[in-house]
Amino acid sequence: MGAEMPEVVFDLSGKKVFVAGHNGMVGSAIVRRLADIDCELITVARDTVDLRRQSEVEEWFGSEKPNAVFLAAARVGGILANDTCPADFLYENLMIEANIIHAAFRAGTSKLLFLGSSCIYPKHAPQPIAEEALLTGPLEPTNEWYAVAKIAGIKLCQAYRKQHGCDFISAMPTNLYGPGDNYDLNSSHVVPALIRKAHEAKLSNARSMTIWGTGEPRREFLHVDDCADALVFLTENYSDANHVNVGSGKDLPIRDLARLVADIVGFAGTIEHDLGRPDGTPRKLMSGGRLAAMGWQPQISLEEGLARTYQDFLARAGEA
Ligand code: GFB
Repeated sequence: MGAEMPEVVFDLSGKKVFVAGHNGMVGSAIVRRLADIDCELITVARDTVDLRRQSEVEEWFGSEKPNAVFLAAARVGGILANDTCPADFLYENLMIEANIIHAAFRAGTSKLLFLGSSCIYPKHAPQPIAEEALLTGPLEPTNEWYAVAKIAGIKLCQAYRKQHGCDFISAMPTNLYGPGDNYDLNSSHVVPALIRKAHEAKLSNARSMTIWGTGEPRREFLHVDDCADALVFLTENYSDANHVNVGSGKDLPIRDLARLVADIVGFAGTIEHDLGRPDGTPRKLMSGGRLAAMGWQPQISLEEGLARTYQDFLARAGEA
């Protein structure tokens, strides 16, 4: 990136840095990335501070006073979990982000990065989706609850910047995958679901594995370690009210993703479809122009990232 790197606007070195959601896939990737930086990392266990409880969050921020916050704590899940638990996704995410953003303001936190999702954009947004597409049309119904909560998070950061001058920024990652993902088939995203399905089909010598929907929707995927790198980059180099897309710039149909995962796992059977399951949004390829113009780009190809993720799956299952 060298010569194109913007001037550092916030140096994480020497700072007290709170990663909210450090046990999650994204939070743990941020923790791994911060190990390269000479900062003081702080985290808090869920049974010590429930981030949905305002008084607990404010008390903890009041005593810890972090200089910087990565807001990666969230209730997350795949298309089915989003569709079946709308109250959980809306309520928990609103509470977590409102509590942390307000507490960070009160504690004098200098920099906060809020993590959203590409599902904030309208279902039929022009592709690739530029940041300006926000709030220009109706949302995808399967995840509108989560999307509304994440849009509220962007607006909270903008509001605290506008009213109080807080340097709070927002990043919108595309569909993420990588180590530490959730492999529960009812609540997971598509990549861990496909890894597990292909692995189990291989072990049982099945003739086929079944994926949800038509396989026609297209998705853009980014390895979570690339995402964490982008989030640290933005925290140090970006300060503006506008949110920033974080993606790989490439998408593919779910059908092709399923074949790719099956090949990486070593399952040679056919792929069947459960058409009783939802497809969700037809396509959500984001424009990465804003981040690319700052000099950041991803390093991990989908093939390499999926192979690494399968190794992590095997290691966690004790099969590596
Ligand atoms: O990853 P996924 O659950 O989330 O599903 P979304 C992506 C696509 O993969 C959908 C298909 O078209 C699914 O129908 N798919 C095929 C599968 N087989 C499977 C399977 O076995 N499991 C799963 N989960 N999907 C979520 C949103 O949307 O993505 C959230 O609900 C969030 O709000 C997140 O934005 C990143 O990309 O459809």
